[in-house]
Amino acid sequence: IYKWHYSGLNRWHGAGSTADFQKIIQERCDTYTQTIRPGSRSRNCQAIRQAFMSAFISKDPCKATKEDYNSLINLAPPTVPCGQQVFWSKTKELAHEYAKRRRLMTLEDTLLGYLADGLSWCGEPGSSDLNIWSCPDWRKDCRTNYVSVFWEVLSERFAESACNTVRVVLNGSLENAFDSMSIFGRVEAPNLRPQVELEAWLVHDTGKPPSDSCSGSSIRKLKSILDGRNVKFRCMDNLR
Ligand code: AVW
Repeated sequence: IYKWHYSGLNRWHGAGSTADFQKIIQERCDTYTQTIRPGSRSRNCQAIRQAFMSAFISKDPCKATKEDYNSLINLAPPTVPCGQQVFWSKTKELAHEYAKRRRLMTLEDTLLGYLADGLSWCGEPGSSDLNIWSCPDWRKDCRTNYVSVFWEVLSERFAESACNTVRVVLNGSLENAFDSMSIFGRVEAPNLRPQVELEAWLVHDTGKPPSDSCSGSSIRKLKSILDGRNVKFRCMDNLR
């Protein structure tokens, strides 16, 4: 029985749930609401932690749905003041630096984005614990795992709430700075509201010639997605 149980929990190809997941969520929530954004609406961190756990505990880790996260997201919708949003794709660290310097906000500056940033989590049917041994990998196991669906649904809500001018930091040192299969490409860009203006910042590694530019085919593809939604588009090359 031990051997069966062990191999069962170990069957996924991704890293297991982050150790002390619940404790980290609670602590990050307290820090965020008391220190990082004390002016924001008062939030009940215990209720948020509980809603997060109920979203996936005891469930098949490959059968996540957006609806599983409804109550959690309703407790803390990922909205930011008009004109302050920054999206990113393959530029996580850099985008966070840019946002900070210009007092703009990424998804990880909203409460739920901040809570889950860099963590891994999944449950197991018939158990009230997290699986700390392994969690489904997006490629090797299933796309509808709880971590991927979380970022997709949170990103969707984040993008839907955009207004005025928003920015995206893209990696011009890749062959395709815009990746239509990324969350930005699949979920965020197609969910921007009409009349929003998106400003793309193409950054590239210093010392290397840029591989993609505002006139390249990947950016043209982004522009065509936005044209179809009446979203205005501007692109800036050569940021370092
Ligand atoms: P990527 P995407 N912590 O670099 O456009 C851990 O190709 O796909 O960029 N994992 C995360 C986090 C996070 N904070 N955020 C996303 N992921 C996952 C949300 C997710 O599965 C932001 F608003 C994603 O596919 C950005 O505008 C992958 O890590 C946009 O989504 C990063 O892949 C970045 O996603």
